[in-house]
Amino acid sequence: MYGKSSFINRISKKNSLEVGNRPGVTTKKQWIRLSKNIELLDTPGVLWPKFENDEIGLNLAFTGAIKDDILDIEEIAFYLLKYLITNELRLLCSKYNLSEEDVKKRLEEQDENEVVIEVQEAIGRAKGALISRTAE
Ligand SMILES: Nc1nc2c(ncn2[C@@H]2O[C@H](COP(=O)(O)OP(=O)(O)OP(=O)(O)O)[C@@H](O)[C@H]2O)c(=O)[nH]1
Ligand SMILES: [Mg+2]
Repeated sequence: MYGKSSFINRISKKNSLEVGNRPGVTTKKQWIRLSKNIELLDTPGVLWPKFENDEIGLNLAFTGAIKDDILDIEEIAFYLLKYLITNELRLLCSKYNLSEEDVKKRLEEQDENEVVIEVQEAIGRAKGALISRTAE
């Protein structure tokens, strides 16, 4: 959940709390006085130390709720794309200008994971984000 610190900044009309477009910006608890009788406590976002299953962790990672440096970004991207292919194929194809028919046909003929990689490559190509591996 985001916006705890932003919310307190706004209603206190002070900008005393640090906010940021990434998880884990607030690191310690801090009381902010709104009026003589009201104080609000800003706290770091709290997540369970351990997730019951990988799916919960992945879903949180997709939304940016988990710090990047403890994640394998390539793995997250792969599972997000797999989720989108399964659940939001039309939107995915229209965003990246891919042929929905073509992806569906591939899904019938090939292994699903293979199709995910192919779609990932097609998106990379469409965005001009593929680089040559020959330098490695
Ligand atoms: N669109 C939108 N963005 C918001 C809103 N409130 C906060 N944000 C943005 O969300 C991001 C996170 O906001 P924070 O206030 O730092 O969130 P937080 O809950 O304090 O997060 P942590 O301290 O890291 O646990 C910032 O980039 C804010 O600008 C809102 O109401 N709408
Ligand atoms: Mg905060």
